[in-house]
Amino acid sequence: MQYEILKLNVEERIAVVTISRPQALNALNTRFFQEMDQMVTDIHSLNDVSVMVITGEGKAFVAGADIAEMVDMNSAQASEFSRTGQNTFRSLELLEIPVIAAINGFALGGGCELTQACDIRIASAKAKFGQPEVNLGLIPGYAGTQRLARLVGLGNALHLLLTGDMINADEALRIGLVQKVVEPEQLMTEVMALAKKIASKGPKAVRLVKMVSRKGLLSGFEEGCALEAKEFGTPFGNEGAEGMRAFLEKREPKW
Ligand code: CO8
Repeated sequence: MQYEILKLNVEERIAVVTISRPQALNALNTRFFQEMDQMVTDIHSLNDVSVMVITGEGKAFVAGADIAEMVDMNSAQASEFSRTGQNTFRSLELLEIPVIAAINGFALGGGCELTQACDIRIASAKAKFGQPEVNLGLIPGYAGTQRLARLVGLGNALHLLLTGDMINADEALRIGLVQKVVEPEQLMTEVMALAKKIASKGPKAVRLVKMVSRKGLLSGFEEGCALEAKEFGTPFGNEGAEGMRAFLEKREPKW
């Protein structure tokens, strides 16, 4: 597939994907979901990529689902559009490498939901967040009713979902929606430094941490602990042995 909306730049084991439809504030249309599905497949097949970063071009990260595309949909078409988006965002969660959202501007509606499907969220001080669906007489359709409460608690989630209000980056940090707020011009420098730090760790361990944490959260504590104990054994005799030996020999590990 020839990408029209997404741009991919791979640098030092970091795949940076830029959503580039600034004339519509990067609003999510059918083409976006087709391209993102392909992008996840492409990145999955790049063995030397350790972290994926998603950002937006222009003044928005993503200003929501494409209202112009949705306006004439009937109920069944809208539900199908929702399922398509849910599947795409789920594939980001299931991607074995960590995904960082570098939130450069508006992250509204489906854009805010896209950040929620990422593993870590770093925001520019200019970023704005919200779930304005109720302003349009709609509800979120890309799992925002499910993921947001898991990230920020039900009270904070319903506050955003029921009012449709926009919040700034500091408020997003306060409620735990983002992990860090940085000056706009520092956003990509900070995100790349974070991505490189993660990429320098044991590659199998990084993948296992993401998988076990995410599965445990969805399945429950006991099941999660059982999975953790099982996977704790996985790096022994290979990557973990090298990491521990390197520590004892006071040298850098060779993954
Ligand atoms: N969809 C389509 N086009 C958009 C969208 C959008 N979500 N957001 C902005 N645009 C377009 C504008 O129409 C405008 O186009 P044009 O230049 O042709 O008039 C262009 O982008 C620039 O936007 P503005 O002129 O409005 O820029 P401002 O800086 O004045 O305002 C805002 C920026 C505040 C972000 C404003 O654009 C806005 O409020 N946008 C809509 C935000 C919104 O309501 N998002 C939620 C959409 S609903 C949703 O995401 C549901 C997700 C689940 C769907 C499930 C599947 C069914």
